[in-house]
Amino acid sequence: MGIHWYPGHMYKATKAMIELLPQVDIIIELIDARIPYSSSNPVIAKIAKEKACIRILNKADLADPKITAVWRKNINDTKCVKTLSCDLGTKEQISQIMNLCSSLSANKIGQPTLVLVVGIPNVGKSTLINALAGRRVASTGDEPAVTKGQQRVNLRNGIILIDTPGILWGKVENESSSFRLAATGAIKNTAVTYEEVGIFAARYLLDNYPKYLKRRFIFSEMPLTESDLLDHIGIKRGCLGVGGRIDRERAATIFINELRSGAIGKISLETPELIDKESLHLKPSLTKITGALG
Ligand SMILES: Nc1nc2c(ncn2[C@@H]2O[C@H](COP(=O)(O)OP(=O)(O)O)[C@@H](O)[C@H]2O)c(=O)[nH]1
Ligand SMILES: [Mg+2]
Repeated sequence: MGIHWYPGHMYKATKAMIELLPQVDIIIELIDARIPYSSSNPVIAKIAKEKACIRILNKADLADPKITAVWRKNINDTKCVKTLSCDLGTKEQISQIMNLCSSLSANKIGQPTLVLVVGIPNVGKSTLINALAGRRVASTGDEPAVTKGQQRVNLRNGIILIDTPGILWGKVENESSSFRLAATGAIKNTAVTYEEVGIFAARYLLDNYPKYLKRRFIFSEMPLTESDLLDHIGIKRGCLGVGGRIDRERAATIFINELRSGAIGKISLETPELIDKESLHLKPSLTKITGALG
């Protein structure tokens, strides 16, 4: 069973976004560089088809740079104007995005260009808007559902940005995707069991980033199983409950928070190859890869 989080406000936000669409000129979709497939919303892929779309691999500073490079090559969507890697908006990145918006809106004389900024919860939409505006106009926070409604930000250069609440979609077809969304912080804490997410992430890191685990948690002997890893972290971080038993939920919470913050290292949780393999187990018509990533 994967993790499902699609509260009423997300359904409403999706509806509001679709209603606004006829007025929108450009869509900026932020996806998470650590999980480019799992963070691409198939609903957005569908509705963005007729619009100029700038896709940004955000939080690239937290992702494995080698894997991000592979993803950038792999994201080959002809409708998408450009795929950029971005982290908290360096000056060059921000002016690149601004120039793209200006060139895409060049033929709109006398009317402002509406740029809709969309993406999953907590991916960095409001942070990007603040960087583009050059001041703090949108509230940000390291948890999902900080932005509650659409907010317009007039850049006074002919461009109006629209910040939107983060949205997920009704059914995340790939179960592993839902764990990856939870591990990276797109799903509200109250909707997940850290132990379950921790077990998922532990397996992936044991298989793909054992050296990072060793460096961070200093093992004399490498744990072989996911539970062993969480228990080891529990002992190292003093997560002991009644009778000296390891509190796995607390250990997993620490592990996931360290993973999210980048303290364990620059880690990506999926590769195009892995997604291709996983997609074989989904019905072809339901796989997102065709719609969202070209
Ligand atoms: N490391 C890192 N953190 C980021 C980046 N962009 C945003 N954040 C952080 O991610 C959290 C969520 O950002 P926010 O803009 O509120 O996300 P939103 O829910 O999509 O609007 C905040 O703590 C930001 O500081 C980035 O590129 N790199
Ligand atoms: Mg926001």
